[in-house]
Amino acid sequence: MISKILIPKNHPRYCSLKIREKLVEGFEKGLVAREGLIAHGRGESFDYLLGEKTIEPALKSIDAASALFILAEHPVISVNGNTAAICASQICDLNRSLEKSSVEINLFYHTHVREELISTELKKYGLKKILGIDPNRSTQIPELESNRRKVDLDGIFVSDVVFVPLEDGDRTIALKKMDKKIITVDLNPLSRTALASDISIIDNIVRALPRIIKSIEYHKKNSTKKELKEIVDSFNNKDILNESLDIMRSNKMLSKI
Ligand code: PTJ
Repeated sequence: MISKILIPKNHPRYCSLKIREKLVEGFEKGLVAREGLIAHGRGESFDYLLGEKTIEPALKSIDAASALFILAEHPVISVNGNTAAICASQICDLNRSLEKSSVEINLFYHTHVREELISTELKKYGLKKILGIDPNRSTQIPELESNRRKVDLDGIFVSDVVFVPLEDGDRTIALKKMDKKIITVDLNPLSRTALASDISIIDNIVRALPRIIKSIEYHKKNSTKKELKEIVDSFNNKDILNESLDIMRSNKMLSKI
């Protein structure tokens, strides 16, 4: 059992420590794979370099991602253990704001028990229909060896846009070969997922999701289909990755000492 300590709100790294706590709780409950704790540590180190805040290039990606989400005919939100543990409620909010979307559980370290636990966690936040768990509706992504090849016939398999936060690179590359448009959130601008995606949001998923939802709500009210298309067409993911790396390189922390 984990021993919970009181983290004072004025601790300079309060938010980061609270996310860690959620992840460890998720691990204790069986939602998160052991390896998920390591993956989170990897993300944290990049967040440090960003100053643990949402940077300008991420805001541009969020704008393009929300435009693409609205234009999509069949968007799918892919959920893994880490995402479920730290932001199940925002995932359900995103699904609600998109209307046409569905949520699919897709695990790298697949077990039926984890699938069930993640499904129960998502249902707590009002999600009724969850894809990726019915073996009768399951098929496989061609050319992919890992457990992530298993996809839902009514979900990722027929999707046009897939949201794959905190993902491993192989599946993103395989989904690209299937002509899907990929949106990711990944703190590492050099990860294969960030490099292979159409739109990479270089930010912590906890900060990015509320902004994505806000941006979707804004565009739904204020932008025409033509304007949304223009936002997507003028977006250049390579530029975003370069700009994010530049910001990390010029981190001002040392000058404060
Ligand atoms: O739940 P499962 O079985 O599907 O397994 C999930 C993990 C995350 C363990 C699996 O997908 C994995 O091993 O992922 P990787 O290859 O380590 O990639 C995770 C990526 O997410 C890394 O590039 C991290 O930098 C990034 N990351 C971690 N935490 C966050 C993050 N990006 C944004 N926000 C975070 N909080």
